Amino acid sequence: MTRRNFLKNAATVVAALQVPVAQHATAQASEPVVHRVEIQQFRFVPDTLKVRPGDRVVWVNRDIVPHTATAVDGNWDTGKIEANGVAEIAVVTASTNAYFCIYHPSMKGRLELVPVDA
Ligand SMILES: [Cu+2]
Repeated sequence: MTRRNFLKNAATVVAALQVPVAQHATAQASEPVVHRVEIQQFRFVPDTLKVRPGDRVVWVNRDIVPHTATAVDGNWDTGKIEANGVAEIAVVTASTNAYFCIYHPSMKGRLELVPVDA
C-alpha cells in the first residue's frame, strides 16, 4: 500500500467513527445517545457532557500518547486508550461524576447525569 492510500484509508476510518454520533436535540428524548469525546492535545473535548442512563460515551484518542478516562470515584475506567484508539463506557446512574487521565492528572472531564425524561 502506498503512503497516499494509507492516509486515504485512515481518513475513511475517521469519517466512519463520526457516523454513530447523534445529539440529544435531534433524537427522541428517550433514545439512548452515543456521545463522543475527542482527546486532543491533552484535553477532553468536550470536557463536560450531559448524559442519560442508557447512553454510551466513546473516547477517541487523537494524541500520539496513551490516555485514560477514569472516574475520580473509581466507579468506571476506560483503561488505557492507545494513540488513535477508541474506548467506550455505558452510562449508568453511578457514571455521573468527574473523570481524569491516570497518566496526566491535569486532564479533567465530567459526565453530568440528567433524568431520562428531561
Ligand atoms: Cu492522558
